[in-house]
Amino acid sequence: MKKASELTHDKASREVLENNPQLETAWTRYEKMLPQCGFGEMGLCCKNCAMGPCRIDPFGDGPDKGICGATSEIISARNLVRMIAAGSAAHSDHGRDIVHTLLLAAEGKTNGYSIKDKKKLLVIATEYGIKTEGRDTNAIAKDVAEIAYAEFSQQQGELRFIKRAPEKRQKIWRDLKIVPRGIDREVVDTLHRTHVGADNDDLSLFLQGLRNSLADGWGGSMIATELSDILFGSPKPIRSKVNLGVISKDEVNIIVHGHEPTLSDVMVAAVRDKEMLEYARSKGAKGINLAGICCTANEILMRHGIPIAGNFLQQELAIATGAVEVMLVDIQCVMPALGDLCQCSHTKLISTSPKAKFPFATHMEFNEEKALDIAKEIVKVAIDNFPNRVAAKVNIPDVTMDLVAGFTAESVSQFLGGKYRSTYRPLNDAIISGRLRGAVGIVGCNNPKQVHDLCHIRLTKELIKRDVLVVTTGCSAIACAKEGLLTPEAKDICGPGLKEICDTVGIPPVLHLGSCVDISRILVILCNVLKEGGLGEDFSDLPVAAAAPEWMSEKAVAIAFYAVGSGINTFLGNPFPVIGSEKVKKFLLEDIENLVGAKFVFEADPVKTADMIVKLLDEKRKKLGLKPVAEKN
Ligand code: SF4
Ligand code: MSK
Repeated sequence: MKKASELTHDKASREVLENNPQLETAWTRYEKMLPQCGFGEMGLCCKNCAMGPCRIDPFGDGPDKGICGATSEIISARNLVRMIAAGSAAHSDHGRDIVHTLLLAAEGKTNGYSIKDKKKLLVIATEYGIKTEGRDTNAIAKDVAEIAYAEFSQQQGELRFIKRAPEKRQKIWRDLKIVPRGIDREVVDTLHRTHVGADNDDLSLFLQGLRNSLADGWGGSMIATELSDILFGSPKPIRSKVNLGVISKDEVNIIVHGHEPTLSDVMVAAVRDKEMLEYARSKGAKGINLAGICCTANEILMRHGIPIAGNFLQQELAIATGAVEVMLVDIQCVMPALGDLCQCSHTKLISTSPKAKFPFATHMEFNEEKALDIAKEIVKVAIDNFPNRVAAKVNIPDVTMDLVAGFTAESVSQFLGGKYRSTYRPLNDAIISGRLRGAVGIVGCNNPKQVHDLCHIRLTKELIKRDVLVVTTGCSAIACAKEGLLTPEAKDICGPGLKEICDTVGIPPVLHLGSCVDISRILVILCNVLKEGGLGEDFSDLPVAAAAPEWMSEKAVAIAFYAVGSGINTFLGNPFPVIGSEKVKKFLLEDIENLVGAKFVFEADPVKTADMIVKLLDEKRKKLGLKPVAEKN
């Protein structure tokens, strides 16, 4: 087994791994899995029907077709677009739950939620064509929720938020016939056409894959973000702390892990409840400490300043500190291994979603109508578990980092637009003048195939050094936070142009925009930049790019596809599992650009990735007639 320092860049994670050499983790299981299946890695196996499983021999000695006759390109394309369908379904179902909660709040059927951002409610209502004048807030919210609900089941036409995109992009989508009709419809279409004997043309499969991914980015994810802001309040820049050191020695620790803010947001209220605090003290605890893992952590960090304990690969390590009373999970990115791990510790694993149950977990089903009551019950379970903590087994790394999080499409313009008027003009001018070379969204997960966090951090540092503004979400944002890149002080490692902007405005050079569904905020920011003028007419004109250096989830595949489908070149640290088909590989790395104006790049080395991104941004600048950016060194 490799040394901790070879597995993770993160100091706190190294410490936990070194303190617990027998601990089974994703890293130890990964090592046991080696060598991983080459057919799977290359996208050359299929089990879409019971004539199979089939696999294609990449060396030409064995079968070159499945039993039905499917070739390597059909099999790998089919597998990949199925990943898009699953990823879009996950993001969009999260969006649907937010719509459901908004509807309940508007109807007064829940004790945990109310409309927190009325201004945003009015903006979205107006965009949806809902009459707002002289109407009650809840009545407007009910109409917004019902229209948003209908976006999921719509059978024909176009999703509403598609109209936010620049005209030129909408035309590309319409010409290719990839404008999403309804969110669920596109997932079903993808699953249908990947059934045995349906769509057996790789280009046709990928066009549907793009359409499905757009239904996520411009549909389910965008709805999730916009309606979460209405319901839980739009984030504002906020200070907090990150890393395993936020787990408290003398308080009851509850870690929320997963994705939906419906659960985590109401937990914030429950742990601040006076009765609960008194009860905790009666059990010998100094208080109740709430912290988060993965995207639900980003949600409550941005809105309440709740600290983050870690990202995806730290979920097991948090439990291994011996100080977590409850690991509370909802949906997505929760390892089933947590159940086993909790068997050897006092930590109680509590699952809450009817869609996501886990071995050895106590299931306390969450119900939006009784949200606060259930949240308090969960807090009580955690408090009751506090006396079971074994002091000798507690070992919390004393590692934390300060951060500033909670930027949005709205706050970026407020910050950069100056005191009196929110506008994107100064941001556009900074790019036009060359103080900023461009902007890159770095997002996505951790993956034990790479050194934990290292690719996120190296890529980010390389880019800000070269005057590239970085916006970040998800586990990438957490990686950057742990490295101190979300503090204004990080300006000291930036290029002179970016440093000047950070100095003037007081922002970090890396802006935390939230959870994975909040990547839709990046799309909105880019729409606003284009509307402000001077940087072209389409996303593909802008000096911008996207990167997911350590991606692992199917959601990341959906995101990567809607980024490229929107005209944004996307750099992936791990290749898609399609490399067994030269034709599919060539399509994704080259030919797709002729259709949508952007392509994928597979590159594992973050420094090489940064070089390629800088070259791309400079080419985009040149095409726009902007002056070149002078290198510092
Ligand atoms: Fe094999 Fe074709 Fe069935 Fe896939 S769909 S398992 S390639 S027979
Ligand atoms: S949580 S999808 S590991 S970013 Fe959004 Fe992190 Fe990836 Fe899950």
